Amino acid sequence: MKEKISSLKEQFIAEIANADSAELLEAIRIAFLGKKGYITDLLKGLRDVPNEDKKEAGQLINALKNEVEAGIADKAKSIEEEALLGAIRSAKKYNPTIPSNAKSGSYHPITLIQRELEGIFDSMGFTVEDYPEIVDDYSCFEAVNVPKDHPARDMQDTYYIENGQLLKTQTSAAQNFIMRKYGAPLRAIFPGRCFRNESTDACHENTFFQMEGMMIDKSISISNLIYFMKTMLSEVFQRDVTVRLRPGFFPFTEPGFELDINCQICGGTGCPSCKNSGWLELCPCGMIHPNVLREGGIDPEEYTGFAFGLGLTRLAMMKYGVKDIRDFNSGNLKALSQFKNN
Ligand code: FA5
Repeated sequence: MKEKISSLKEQFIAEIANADSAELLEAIRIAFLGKKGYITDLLKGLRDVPNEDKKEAGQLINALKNEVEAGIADKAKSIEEEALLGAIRSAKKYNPTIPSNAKSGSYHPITLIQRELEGIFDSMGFTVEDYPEIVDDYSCFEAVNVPKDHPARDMQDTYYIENGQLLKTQTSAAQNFIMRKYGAPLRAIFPGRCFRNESTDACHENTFFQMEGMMIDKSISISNLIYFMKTMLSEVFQRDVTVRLRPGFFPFTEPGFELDINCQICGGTGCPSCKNSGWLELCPCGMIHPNVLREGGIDPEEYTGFAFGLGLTRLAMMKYGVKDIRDFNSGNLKALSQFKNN
């Protein structure tokens, strides 16, 4: 019995090493763990083992079974990851060297992705709102629970203009206006250009686009938020993308989350586009803080809601395989014109 078990173990190790598809893996699973599989056979064979050896043989069979189950689960995960990587590698990638057809015009990739998202949210009952780029301190900060001396203001280096107004640092600046305009219930998205006085790199620009979203109604919960985020991402990518949700702090949410996307440039192994972390902060979100609802004229005892602030320019990077965010503002028509067919 012992030899049989150890030779089955060797056979499993050899077969699993060569399994490179979900179909092959399933065949191995059935051969080893199925009703008529090797391990069931071993268990049946226990009745012929002498009583004094039964306990040890039983333990060895169980250990083999656990090993086979764990080996199959590990392999299934790596096959799935490999398939995801394959999809990322074969997705149409932006190529800055393709010669352009300068005769015909084309939309900027941000316009393309913005319109696509507007279509997705429109089909889910959201209205599309607009808001100025020059705003006052109240709408950008105070109305969303960021008072004058609040340390959260340090998170965003603001461009102030001489009359005391400022260049919108976040699309959250429109939250209060939209709540006051529609009251509750409401579903709205509001894309817009944001400005922050920060140094640039492959994933940071000082001028970039966000798309804010808000849904307010009776009994809106985190599960509604997760549903809308998932639907949005699967519609945009038309394939599975790996995301992670982790706690995040924003004065205007309670609780707040950071939603990161697995870097679609390197597949998560690390590259300059994701600052070598394999992840890119994409869409912070959370349940709207009661103070923000109250300031927008909505009773937080009666209504709850979620809000998100999608990094639209980063989403375009991930969708189109653009390695450097600065390319979007480059004005390089040769490079940008290739997006018209996306
Ligand atoms: C905000 O701006 C919040 N207003 C978002 C929010 C809205 C949270 C509603 C909760 C509820 P943050 O500063 O992290 O958060 O920016 C949001 C997203 O914008 C980031 O995840 C990122 O995708 C994008 N972003 C931020 N800064 C830059 C930058 N310098 N360059 C490019 N994209 C940026």
